Order: sequence, then C-alpha cells, then structure tokens
Amino acid sequence: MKPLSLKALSALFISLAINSLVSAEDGYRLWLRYESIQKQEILDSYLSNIGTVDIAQKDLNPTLRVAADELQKGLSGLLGSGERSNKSRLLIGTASQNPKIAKILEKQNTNFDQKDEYLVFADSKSKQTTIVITGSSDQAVLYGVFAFLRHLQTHQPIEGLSLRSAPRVENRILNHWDNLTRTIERSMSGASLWNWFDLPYYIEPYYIDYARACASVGINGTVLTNVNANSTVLHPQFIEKVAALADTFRPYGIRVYLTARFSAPIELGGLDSADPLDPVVIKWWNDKVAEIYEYVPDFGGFLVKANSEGQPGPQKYGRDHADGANMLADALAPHGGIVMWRAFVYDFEIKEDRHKQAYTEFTNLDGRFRENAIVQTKNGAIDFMPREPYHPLFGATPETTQALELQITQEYLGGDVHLAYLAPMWREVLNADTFAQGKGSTVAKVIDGSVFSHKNTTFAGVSNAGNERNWTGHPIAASNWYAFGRLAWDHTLSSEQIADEWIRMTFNNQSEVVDTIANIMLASHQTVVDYSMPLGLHHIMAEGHHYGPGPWFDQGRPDWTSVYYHRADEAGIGFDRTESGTNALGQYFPERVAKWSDPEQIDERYLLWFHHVSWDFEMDSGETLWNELCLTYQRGVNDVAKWIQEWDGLSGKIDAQRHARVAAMLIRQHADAIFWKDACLSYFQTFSKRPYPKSITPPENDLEHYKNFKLYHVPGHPAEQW
Ligand code: BDP
Repeated sequence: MKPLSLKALSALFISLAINSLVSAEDGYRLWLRYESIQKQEILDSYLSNIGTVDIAQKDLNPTLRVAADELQKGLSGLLGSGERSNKSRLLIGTASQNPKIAKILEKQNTNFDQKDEYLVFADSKSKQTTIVITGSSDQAVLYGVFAFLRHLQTHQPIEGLSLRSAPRVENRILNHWDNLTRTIERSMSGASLWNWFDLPYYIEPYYIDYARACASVGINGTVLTNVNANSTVLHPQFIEKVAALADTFRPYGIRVYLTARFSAPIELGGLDSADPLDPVVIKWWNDKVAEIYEYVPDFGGFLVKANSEGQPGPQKYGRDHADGANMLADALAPHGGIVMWRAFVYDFEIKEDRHKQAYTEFTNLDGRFRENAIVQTKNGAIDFMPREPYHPLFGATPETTQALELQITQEYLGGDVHLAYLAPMWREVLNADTFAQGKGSTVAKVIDGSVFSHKNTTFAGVSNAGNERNWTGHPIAASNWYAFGRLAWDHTLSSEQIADEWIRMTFNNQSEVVDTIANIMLASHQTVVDYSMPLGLHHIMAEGHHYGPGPWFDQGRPDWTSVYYHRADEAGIGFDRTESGTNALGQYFPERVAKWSDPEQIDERYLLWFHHVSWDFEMDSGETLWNELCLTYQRGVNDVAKWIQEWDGLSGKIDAQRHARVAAMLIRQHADAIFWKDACLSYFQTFSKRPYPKSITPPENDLEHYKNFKLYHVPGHPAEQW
C-alpha cells in the first residue's frame, strides 16, 4: 500500500474531526441526553429552585452512589454552568441512610408500603426550596432520580413538584435472543451486546450505559441469551463471564437471568437422560444452580423454551411442562430464583390449529406449577404477528402466574428498517378484557396479579438492542425499548404520554418537533398493519424470513405456510376459527366468544383472524371486503408517503444525523409498503376476481414478478441460510 502524503493525511484528520463533531448526535445517549436547557424562563426557574446536591456519605452503597452520579451528570448537562441558588438544597437518599430525609418524612407522616416506590417532591418556603428524592429502597432512590431528570428533560414545572410511583409488576425483564457467537435471533441492530471473548476481563463501557438506560425506565432484569438455548453458557467458563456482567449491572438494580437448554445435563453433564423426574438429572440441576449462585449471588433464574420448534423438553420422557418447570423451580427456590417457562409451544406433529395448543396444554396443567414457576405467554396465540388478538390463555389459569411476553424487536413489523412505534399495539393487549373474573379482568390486571392475587408478576420484552452505535438501528426503534420499560413499570400509562416523553428527551422540546414525530409514531403501528397484514390477516410473509410478503407460500409444513392462514378462495378469505371451523375462538371466555363469533359484531381488526367471509361481505364503512382490503393497503402506502413529507419539514429542527437516517429509512419503508400492497393485492385478486377500486394505484408488475423476487439482505435472518 502506498504511504499517505502529508496533504492526504491532513485531509483525513480534518474529515475525522468533522465526523466526530457530526457524530456528537449519533443516538448513543438514547433518551438520557441531558442537553442544556435553552428556554430561559424554564432554566431560570430550575436554577432558582434546585440547590446543591446533599447526599449523606454514610452507608453510601453502590446503588446510591450511581444515583448521585446520575443526578450530577443530569443536572450539569441540563443546567449547564448557570448559577444555582445557594439557598435551596436537594436531598437524596433513603430515610434510614439520611437523617435529614428521615426528619422531613416523619414530619409529613410519609411512609412507604410498596417495593421500590419513589417519592420526589419540592418543599418551598419563600426563596428557599428543598427538593427531596427518596423512596422505599436505595433502588427506589435511583428510580426517583430518573423520574426527576425526566421531569426536567421534558420541561415540566418545578413548582409544586410531586412525583410518586411504584412498579405495578415485580419483574420487568428484557429477553435478549443473543447467541454465544454474537448473532441475534431475529434482531437487526448489529451484533450481540455481550462481548464474550473479552469478558470477564474487559467491561465495555457501554454495558454501564445499557444498565443506565434500563434502570431509567425501571427494567430490573435481563435474560442474556437466546430462547433457542446453547447449554455452553452454563459451563463455568461462561458463568464467570455472566458474573462479570451481573456485577456491572447490580448497582442499577438489574438481575441477570439465563436461558436453560433442557438437554444440558446430557450435553454438558454427560448424562444419558434429561428426564426431569430422574434423581440423577435433578441432582445435576441442583448442583448446577448452586454453582451459578456461587458466581452470581443474586442470579434471577432461567427462561426456558421446551418442546417447541424442535427444542428439547420433558415430553421426550413422557413428562409434561409442569414436571420440567418444577424441577428447575425447585433447584432455584432455595436461592430466591424463578423459572419462566414459555407457553410458546407447538409440536412437530400438527394435532390441531396451532392457535389452540398452548391453551390446551397449559390449562390442563393449571395448579401444578410451583409458586416460583411462571408461565410466560406471548401477547397472542400465533407468534408476534403485526396485530394479534390477545392470547386466550390469559385469565384461563387461575392457579398459575402468567407473564406477558412482548416483542420489542420488530420481527414481523419491518425489522429495524420500518418505523413502527409499538406502545399502541401493546396497549390493545393490556386493555383487552379477558372476562376471567367478570368484566374488567383485563390482560394487564391478570399480569399484575390483581385478578388472581399472584406473586412473582412478570413483564418480558424481547430486546431490540444490539451493538449498533445507536443501539437499535432505526432511531425511532429505541422508543419501543423505552415504551416497554415504562409500561412494564406502569401499565396504565398512555401511548401518547410515553411518546411525548420519549420525543422530548430523545430530540427536543419544540412543539413542532414533538407534534410531528408524535403524530407519525402514534399512527405507525396501524400503518404497518395496513400495508402488510390488515383486517386480521396474519402469517402471510415470505418464505424463511419474516420481512416481505409471500401470501402464495404453500410449501412444507402446513402451519408454516401462508395459505394455511389466509385460506383465500373464490368464495372469500380468512381463517374460520369459530365453531364451524377450528373453534379456537371457543377457548376465550363466553362474553368474548359471544361478541367475536359474529362477523357482523367482531372488531374488524380481527375479522379475518376468526372468520372466512365473502369478498362481498359488507364492512362497517359500507364497502365490500375486497374494496376495503384494497383501500386499506393503499392507505398504508399513502400514510408512509405523508410521513416522508412531514419528516422533511423537520430538517434543521432536529440534528442532521438522525434526521438523515430516518429520512432514508422512510424512503425504503415506502418502497416496501408498495411492494407489500402490490404483491398481496395481485395475489388475492386471483381469487376475488374483482377490479381494484378507482383510488388504488394498480400494482406495477404482474404477480409472477413478486413471486419470483428473492430478497438477499434480510434483517434478522442469518445470511448463511441463503
Ligand atoms: C419466532 C421466531 C423464532 C423464535 C420463536 C420463539 O421466528 O426465531 O425462536 O419465535 O419465540 O417468532 O421461540
């Protein structure tokens, strides 16, 4: 290689310097940017009320220390070098650790009766303000600091400051589907965060920022590894590495969990069986768990995918899910761990509509699970489709704690290429009434334990974070990580509030910016559904990967095809899951069945999920189903075109780097939306044999073109599979 000339070298340095300036806003700081406040009146009111931070040095444990550091970092960023009032003071700590706080709380007669409940308030007297950040535990103080900083970042008034909150769900856990090779199942934001080679010696500084981001929204657990598990992670050489991560996350209140491969006693232990009732196997797991706790004293426990999609499990030995889960639960119980046993199960042998299997298996086992064995159920019965009705299992196991598993990663929602804010979709599930104990038994209340008084309540989310500089690839995708944490903490928060907070912290507080981005975000889930799988259509994606359309796909295992799910024919389209079909609908509570079994009454968003209806079926709008389908696909495409214009209007109002990335991705999203529409409509038209309504832009190509198209760069799909 030719050495670089001096001129070339200096040009290189200049370009590096420019790059580093530009990359000042690369998304790495997520929503914890703490940019200096420009609005003078807000800054002035903060400066005059926020005094110097007073933290008692006695018993300053690591959690309080990181809380104080975060507070200093946040305040110095937000308030800049402005002079703070020397009359005011800011007290931070717990009552037991800081006598000044104890005195104030006593005077006010304030007690805490909830775990990790924080309280942040201002006590103002003439020119002096005392702000107190406290709570029921050290961890609560850290949560209080983040709540206070959120308050300031979103420019809320400091006068009358009073923030009090406690988590509604105990375990708020990210599920990383990360392999030990650092590929990530179905994710697309780069490689796995966990740098196994360098652990335990080298702690990447970004591990700490990951923990800060998680703690800032109340996430308190992380499963490090893929549900399609590799037993090697249970080898001491890996446990040592896991321990280093656990040590790093501990001050932030984040416990580490692992996925347990059911056949690990064979693969790792050299046993010839993994039968959960075999005493030798039981001993192997007991010893293994004890070994893990030697390295990680606060280890959270295991997440298990068993007897599903080819994963090993207890059924091989004629045992059931409860036998398997209880064996692990018993091993973990003496150490305070839990097992999260996934309800996402389906056999290789297709016995019935896949929709029904989890319900059938787990309702039969209700009452058999130990208290620390939790059944973790996906939001819907098929598999994280763009929109699913809630899983019929929620509310159907009064004796078993059920966790809700959401997918933050957009496996079926355009990967990290498409803009899709998922809080509205999650809200639909949380708000859904299961009728388990009469009206009002929403999924949220089943999960938070209030319907059946369960302990170990758990909210899980399949993480979308990877080692991309901005963590999540698409800059807006980080809002889903944020929204997951906020809803796991408080499932009553609205999608609007969460979006508003996130935009203000991630971009800025200008109303035009906040309104424009919020409008796009709040519409986005519906838009993605509209141009991909509207009106209850599901599982019509291309073969192998889960990115583009493939409604014609009909090869191999029937319930992995598209035709199995849409059932289009000359008479109509949709999957009859009523009594005249598979009767998966019958698994819901009678009040729900009554409403949904009638195609005239069902929420049209789920129409084709449960009914096969004629192409001329009259929709609420008065249109025929065929026309409505066409118009919906078109609306999805048109919406994205509108976003391109709206986003363009933000040029110069947010930083150029993130603006450019979103703008570029919207162009791709628009092209993909057109592809979805054209592929699906030209295919479904072969059955409907009806013309497109006038306002539809007809497909650019014939059906063969779409069928023959093969995508070679697919997010979340390992390249070696091509
Ligand atoms: C499906 C994914 C597959 C996962 C599976 C699961 O396509 O890669 O392993 O879910 O949740 O959505 O176990």
